Amino acid sequence: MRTQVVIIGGGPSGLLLGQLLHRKGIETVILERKTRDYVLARIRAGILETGLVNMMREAGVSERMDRECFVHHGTCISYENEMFDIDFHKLIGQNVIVYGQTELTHDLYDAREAVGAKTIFEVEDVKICDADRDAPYVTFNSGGVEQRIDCDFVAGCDGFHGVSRTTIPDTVRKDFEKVFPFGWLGILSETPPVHDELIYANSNRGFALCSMRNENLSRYYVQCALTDKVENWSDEDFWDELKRRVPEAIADKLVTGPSIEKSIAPLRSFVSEPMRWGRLFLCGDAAHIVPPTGAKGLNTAASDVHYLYEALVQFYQDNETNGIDHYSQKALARVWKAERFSWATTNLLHRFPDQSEFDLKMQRAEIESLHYNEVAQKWFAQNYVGLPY
Ligand code: RFL
Ligand code: PHB
Repeated sequence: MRTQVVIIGGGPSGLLLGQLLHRKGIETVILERKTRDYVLARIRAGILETGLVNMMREAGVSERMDRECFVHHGTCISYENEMFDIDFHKLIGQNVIVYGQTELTHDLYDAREAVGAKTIFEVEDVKICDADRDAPYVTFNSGGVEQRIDCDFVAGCDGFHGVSRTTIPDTVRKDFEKVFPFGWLGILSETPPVHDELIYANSNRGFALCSMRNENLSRYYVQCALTDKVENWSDEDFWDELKRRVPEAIADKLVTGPSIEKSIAPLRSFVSEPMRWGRLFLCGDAAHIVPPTGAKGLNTAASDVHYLYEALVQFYQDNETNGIDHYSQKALARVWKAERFSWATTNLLHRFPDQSEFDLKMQRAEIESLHYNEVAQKWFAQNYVGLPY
């Protein structure tokens, strides 16, 4: 088999890249380790920056998103019983939208199927070969049969546990990592959201987040210990804990109900450099992870896709390699800013096991500065809605 670009991973990065390239007449094959249903059952991000929204439009897949999404002009931050709003629209004239990663991925799969682009599910033992030469190829096992695809380029969109990143030799690659000493326990419930904006809550019992998917689907999180097990958290325990971490007025109007999904995610910051090795390009979680506090994971994956898409179009349309040559540098410059924002918001809002009383005072002073200082609010707003590509 031969194609122009082999995309490893059928998550949001791989699918969006595939759809954008298809619109420019560039052929791709996506190799996905799981089934489509499995990928669509993963509950992940909920907030989309304008950059990603615009790419969905450019890819011709925004019809349902534009119809069903909720526009959020700001977000709320609470500390104990205090709560304030950071009004992105008023501060910088921009906003974000609420549209779940599950829905976005669904739309991208539908679009890919509609145009007849090839996706091979349940592949095993994917190997990227000769990425540092002129004629790379990818081998894999599908239904017990060994296969090979020759290509011009390989896009490694296979997430944190994929094979693409580790294809880059240790002598070339450098990883940077910070693991946070806690996780997020998240639930999805068919209940109306407690507030019309997200609430990021700092409390003396730890962080909590009130988020949503639609008018009858809420997503809530509480900071938990890394040793906690989902099965030891009953729905009742979850709701009780959440209520203790948000302002009383919010707790009083919280509508509870049975969870339809419950999971624990560890929090980590991670970046692998470089994001290009020869004809292999890393995109999204394959190259970097952020703690979810700034809602940057999916959005940073999207900015990588943007740079790679432009680079590949330049190559195929104008025989120009400038975009390809500068892909890693450009993508990483934006990635590190998103890493910084996610790390800073995580530090601002969580309780750490080794926090001294001095540290707590510093955290409180920083939250108050965000509450009362418009310059601090502007910085937060610019980062939250997403820095320009
Ligand atoms: P994905 O979504 O992980 O997709 C990668 C795809 O590659 C497949 N794959 C392989 N395929 C073929 N061969 C292999 N060897 C393969 N290895 C893996 C996988 O099955 C998968 O389908 O990466 P992508 O596309 O870069 O997208 C990134 C986003 O998914 C990610 O940044 C966000 O979801 C991060 N994230 C969150 N971000 C937010 O902004 N807000 C959130 O609330 C939020 N919650 C989360 C998250 C990530 C989580 N992970 C990774 C465990 C919650 C969780 C649990
Ligand atoms: C979510 O709705 O899942 C969500 C929203 C904002 C975040 C993290 C997760 O910062």
